[in-house]
Amino acid sequence: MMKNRIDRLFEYIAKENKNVDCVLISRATFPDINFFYFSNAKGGLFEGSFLLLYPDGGSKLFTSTMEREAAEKSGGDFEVYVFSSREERINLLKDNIKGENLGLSFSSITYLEVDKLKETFKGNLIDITKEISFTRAIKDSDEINQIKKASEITSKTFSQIPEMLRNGMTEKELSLEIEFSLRKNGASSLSYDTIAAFGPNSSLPHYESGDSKLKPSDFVLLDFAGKYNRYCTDMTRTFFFKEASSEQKKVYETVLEAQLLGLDALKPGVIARDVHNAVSKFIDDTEYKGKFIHSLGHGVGLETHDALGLSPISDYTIEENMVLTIEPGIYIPDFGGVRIEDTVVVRKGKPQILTPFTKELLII
Ligand SMILES: [Mn+2]
Repeated sequence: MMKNRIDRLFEYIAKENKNVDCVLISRATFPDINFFYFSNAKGGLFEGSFLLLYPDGGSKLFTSTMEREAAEKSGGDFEVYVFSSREERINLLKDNIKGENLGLSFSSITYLEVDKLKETFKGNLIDITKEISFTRAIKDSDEINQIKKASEITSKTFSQIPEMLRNGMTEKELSLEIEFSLRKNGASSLSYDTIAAFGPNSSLPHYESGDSKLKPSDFVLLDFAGKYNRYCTDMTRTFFFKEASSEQKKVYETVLEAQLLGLDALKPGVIARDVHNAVSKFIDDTEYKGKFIHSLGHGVGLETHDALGLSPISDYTIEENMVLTIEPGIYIPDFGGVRIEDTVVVRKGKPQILTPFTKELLII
């Protein structure tokens, strides 16, 4: 049984030799997703709410009268305190912050809120952004199950793409059909805006679907994903419409080989940047040198780009139960691009692929 999230957070804080008596996670002025991570509250928006986490593993959730019912029904493991005015909120904060050293996620709290907090709390504010990232990077089974569900819904929609493609349809039309299908297949919402890139548009990694019309021999690069509950997944496949030239096939096969190599390199104990570098070197040793222009992957969880990256500057060690993407691509301006992306869980041997739809070259 994995230790709970709060215990793991305080272990990382201790490992970094930081002195923190209590942690505040706020939902006041900014939608800090850490609030949902540490409360594990399933429903509710919890605007204006906050959490206090303690070194003994305990937690308290402070919320308004409006969210009382949602808090009590959310199944989270915390004591619920309700305030009905700004004054009550401040007093609860004062009474329940322990000690002189308060941990905050500096990367997800606004300046305005910190300013207000300083009126109430006179002690030290300690940044624990990194420790929260490390905690969130390793997923428990409840999280993996939800990411898996999101991935299955998304894979199912990828399997329906051949029925959706029509000569002359626009990228926006295809995006709409994809999003309809994701919802029909059980997605609670979208992990991110759908990327449907036809032909030469596929050479832009973060292309926004537009009015280009589908025609034979187009690359069809599709990067989309549904959410399940609050959990995201991330997946990309590149298809060819009606026909593919030998050059297009060569790009595809190179990316596929790079992706499989990345999956093989991802195992517990390796330094994250080495996984990126292995794939990047492989592509740079082909005729497509310099055409892989982004990082190999990133964590996935409550956010699509969750916790840790997987890039040339990632110096952390890969550990079991991290959920990451492996998504190499080759991008050739005015010609097109191919990206193949899976979301996977790091396991002792090979990673477990959560996005099972085929990676064979498909001409549809
Ligand atoms: Mn991605």
